Amino acid sequence: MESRDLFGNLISNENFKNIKVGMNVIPNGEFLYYPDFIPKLESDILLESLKSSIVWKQESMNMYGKTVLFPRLTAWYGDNDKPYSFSGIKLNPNKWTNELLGIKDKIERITLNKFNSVLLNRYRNGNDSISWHTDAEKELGINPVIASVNFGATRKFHLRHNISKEKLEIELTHGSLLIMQGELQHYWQHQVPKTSKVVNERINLTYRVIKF
Ligand SMILES: [Mn+2]
Repeated sequence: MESRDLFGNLISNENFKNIKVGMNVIPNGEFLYYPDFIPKLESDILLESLKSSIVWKQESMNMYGKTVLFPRLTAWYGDNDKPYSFSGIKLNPNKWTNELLGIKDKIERITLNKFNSVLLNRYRNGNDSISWHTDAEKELGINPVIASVNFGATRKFHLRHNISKEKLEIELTHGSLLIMQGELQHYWQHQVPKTSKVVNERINLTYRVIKF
């Protein structure tokens, strides 16, 4: 079976392991995947400028009376001044940058959604990760649409169904876009596991709609 990207170019299937370019309907959810959403040269430039222009922080959480640093850097940008709570911490949004607005605009050209905020995660090497979770914070409402854009090192992205435990693996490549929607956040968890391979930095941007 052949797959084509947004521009009609043929894409090799071997990296995608049954993941199709475009819409993928799975039990209790759906996602769209576009591996070549942003061309390489533009992605190279965005990766470098996001490294320097974003106010990155290593947040921490309290676990059994100990302060534990998150194994990644984060940042939160958006329209309004409401803090956003997740994993027991509160993030205050920074004001949009032109780059973040430019990427948002590109996403909005292919989806009917308008996003009002973005959570950024920076995985400095293979030891940085995010463990199983959902993007189902109450501020996102029911059946949230999450648009995830990736720059830098390719990392594996896992989805796992809460009941059947079915697992899917997607390689999130430089310049790729993954849109998660439908019931997916209510039935599937996701993670970016650590890897012992030497990998360079990866920056992931997840655009969201904060409802209240
Ligand atoms: Mn997530």
